[in-house]
Amino acid sequence: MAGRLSWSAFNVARRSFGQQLRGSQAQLINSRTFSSALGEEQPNFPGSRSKWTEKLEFVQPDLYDGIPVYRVMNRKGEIIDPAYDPKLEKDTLVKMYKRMTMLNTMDRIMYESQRQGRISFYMTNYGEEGTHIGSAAALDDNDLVYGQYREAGVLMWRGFSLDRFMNQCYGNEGDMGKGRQMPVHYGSTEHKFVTISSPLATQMPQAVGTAYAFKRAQNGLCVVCYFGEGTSSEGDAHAAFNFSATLDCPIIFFCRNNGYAISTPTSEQYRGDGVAARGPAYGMATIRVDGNDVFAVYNATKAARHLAVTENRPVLIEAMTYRIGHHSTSDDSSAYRSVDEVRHWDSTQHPIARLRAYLVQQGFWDEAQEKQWKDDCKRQVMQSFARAERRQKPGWKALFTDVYDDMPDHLQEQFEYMKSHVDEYEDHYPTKHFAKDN
Ligand SMILES: Cc1ncc(C[n+]2csc(CCOP(=O)(O)OP(=O)(O)O)c2C)c(N)n1
Repeated sequence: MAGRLSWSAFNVARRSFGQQLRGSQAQLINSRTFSSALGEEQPNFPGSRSKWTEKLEFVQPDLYDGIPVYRVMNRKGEIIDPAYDPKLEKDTLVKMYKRMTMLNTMDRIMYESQRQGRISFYMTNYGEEGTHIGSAAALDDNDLVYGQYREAGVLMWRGFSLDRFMNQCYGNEGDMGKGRQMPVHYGSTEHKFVTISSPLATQMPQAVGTAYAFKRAQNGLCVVCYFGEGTSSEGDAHAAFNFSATLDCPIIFFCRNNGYAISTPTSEQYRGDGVAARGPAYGMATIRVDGNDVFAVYNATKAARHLAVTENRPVLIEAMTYRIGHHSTSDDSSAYRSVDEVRHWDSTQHPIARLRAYLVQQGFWDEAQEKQWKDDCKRQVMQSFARAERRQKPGWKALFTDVYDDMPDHLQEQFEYMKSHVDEYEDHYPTKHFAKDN
């Protein structure tokens, strides 16, 4: 590929960079030896740049008021400062609205389907639709996404079909993941979305590694890594932030700060000024946005992408939002927060309602369209749902394949053993639901 260094060229480049570095270090040491005055006027420790002080003062965390929340429109969907209106085309705006509402409809139906025992698990995206669609719309469709599990809207924006969502949740033959993972653990090579896995934050240093590879390949793309504020407490988050800054990686860290990590409120998650305040400490450009304002998310992501790609540096976006739904179908959030609190966010700050108000003001949307689209959405989701439910599960051999690229002998042996076992005791297994390809 053009622009990619061969190994030998890379080694030459590395050697000459090493020589330069050693040269500049030597210069620094020499200048220190010769100018002891520098240490008097200004500290010259290699570990930081700052001034002397004779006051014994601790830096207090409440030194400043907190990083402000960037917004473009108010709760009524009115643009506050026209200079920041991204002035998107009508088609793009309607598409944004349609994908947000489609996601919402899919969530409602899949949540119900789990309640009825049709799928084993589900996680809704209620209240966070603006963070997904606003950010996805501002990216290049070839930028690589690493998600946590509550970012289905990003995939939806990129055209991941309803059938694909359903097939994954049903773990049927149509699932690209061959039914091996829990529902909502989506992934798609075609949509540049790395497959989700459950252990929190593990995607973060991996995303940095990819961003580093992108920088080497000079492909003009960036990596986007989504995570929740709870996840930001993991050690892997620290590793990722620091590596991305010290290795100058084109990555956007997108934190969805929705107030809770299951039952843990942010007051028990951290004591600093949210996640954004950590950004500058790692040397990252950082912004905090109103995650329920799809335009603020869009503008911030667009600008972050520009910084990441043109300057090869990490950028941190903290999108403030609220998790309106339960954590998952395994959670009843009324056990730890009030129904009134949830109702407040649902009724006064919802990202979908805000965008809709904006569209109506522009004359891009009306009651009749709303009704028609709601019916359409429901029909499309129900049809896809019925198709997924009818499909068989993958042949059970898929439990043994892809553990390694090639199946080693000891695994082959286990497979043969299971095959003879299932053949003998077929009546005791639900084999009629599984494809026969073993
Ligand atoms: C390493 C690890 N620890 C714990 C869990 C269990 N767990 C799953 S989701 C979750 C909460 C994550 O909260 P947050 O990152 O804020 O995301 P949100 O669910 O609010 O979107 C926890 C603790 C896990 N999956 N992985």
